[in-house]
Amino acid sequence: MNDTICAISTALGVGAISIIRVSGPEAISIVNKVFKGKDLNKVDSHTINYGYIIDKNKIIDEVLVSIMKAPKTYTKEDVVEINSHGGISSTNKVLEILLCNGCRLAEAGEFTKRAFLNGRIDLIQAEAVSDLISSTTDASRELSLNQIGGKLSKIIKNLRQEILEVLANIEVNIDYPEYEDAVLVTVDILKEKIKIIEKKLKEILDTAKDGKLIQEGIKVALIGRPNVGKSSLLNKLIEEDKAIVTDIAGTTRDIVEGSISLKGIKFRFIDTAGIRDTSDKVEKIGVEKSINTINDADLVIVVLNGTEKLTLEDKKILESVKSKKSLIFINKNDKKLNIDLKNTIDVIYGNTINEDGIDNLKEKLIEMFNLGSLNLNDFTYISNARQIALLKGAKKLIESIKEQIENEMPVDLIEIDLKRIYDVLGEITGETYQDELIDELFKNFCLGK
Ligand SMILES: Nc1nc2c(ncn2[C@@H]2O[C@H](COP(=O)(O)OP(=O)(O)OP(=O)(O)O)[C@@H](O)[C@H]2O)c(=O)[nH]1
Ligand SMILES: [Mg+2]
Repeated sequence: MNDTICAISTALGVGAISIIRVSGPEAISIVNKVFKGKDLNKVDSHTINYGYIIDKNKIIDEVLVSIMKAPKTYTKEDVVEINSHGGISSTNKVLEILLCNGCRLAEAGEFTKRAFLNGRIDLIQAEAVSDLISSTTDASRELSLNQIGGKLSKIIKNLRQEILEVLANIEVNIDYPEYEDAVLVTVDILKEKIKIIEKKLKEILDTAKDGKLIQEGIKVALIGRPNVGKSSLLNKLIEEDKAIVTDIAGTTRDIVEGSISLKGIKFRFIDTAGIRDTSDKVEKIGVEKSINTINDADLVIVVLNGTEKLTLEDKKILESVKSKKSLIFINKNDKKLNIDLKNTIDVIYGNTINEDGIDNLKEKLIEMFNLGSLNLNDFTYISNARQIALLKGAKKLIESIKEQIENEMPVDLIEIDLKRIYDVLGEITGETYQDELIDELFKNFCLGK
């Protein structure tokens, strides 16, 4: 990690300014070699310096160079940022000159990886940087920012500290039985501690699902028989004529997706092929896709044609979503209704001609996901599958400890699982980590970050 890396940090394209970022022990001296202006080796830290990037005395670009000396920088190393004029060829030329003068091209995510390895941020924060870059709604942006700020890290670190104290106490009991000042960790004390740890783990995990929804958006499947108006409903919800609408049953064959933001949360609506028995090969594949969509949706909206009595097919569809979070949209209420629905799940009436019921439907979605009470200022949610998996692992270990206590196992045996929980929580923040994992995680970053 002792070399000096560089990369273009802004999106490459035609723009007013591009930033080329350099980090490492020789960042300042390398840039100084190709800079015409003040001697950068002598300027103060955290200053912006005007001048030119030159290549063998030829001026390449007029630039502003930010000098940031370690350790108060993004990577905790010396960092130089060159603000050059945007444009692909001049930006690339500056990068090329740096590479010729001793820099190495950074790998994707390498700046953030260095920030992590140098101890400036932990893994939760690093992952949040990646999420922030790709966030598309206000809520997901705030969630990422909060995690970069270290809110979640703090909660997990406190929990680890608590476990560490118990572990240390047990160790003292074992190694220095004669040491009378130390509290003897009895099974009762351990039970009490485990209860507290379990409660805290549960609290963090309970927010996990919300965090995932915020970051990835809520997937809503529109399901129903052919011709009931699923595609029409999608178009109204996203206010765009995205899906094809005709009066021919079986119009939609493939999945069509569109999204909107409600209360800062992204809702991804998925229009599907109408479900029916069919001998048409293509339509059949579409119907299978529809059924699969039900499985991985966060919510299913079953669309029914209100002008017709409930058919056997409708009943089958309603049956198939029984175990899912779902609601019914009874469409075509601009005409005489004929439907005979005796159903307990939420029902909204409306139509896609004069858009009756569309706003009600949106309100209902906000209500179903408790978005009204979502406090954007107070995000400590876990949003990431890796973190959730580790937390679940820790919770399993708690179960195993409880069993051991039940079976009157000696405290020093129970200690082994408690130590594991400590390590697992450390993996979440990156305090205990494996090199391969770190490489894998940072690969998902964009270049220059
Ligand atoms: N009167 C009335 N007609 C509607 C309404 N919504 C849709 N339709 C008509 O119903 C027909 C089918 O609409 P689509 O939106 O294509 O229905 P679909 O459920 O996507 O159908 P498939 O893709 O075949 O599964 C079209 O002729 C629409 O104009 C409505 O609210 N009222
Ligand atoms: Mg359709």
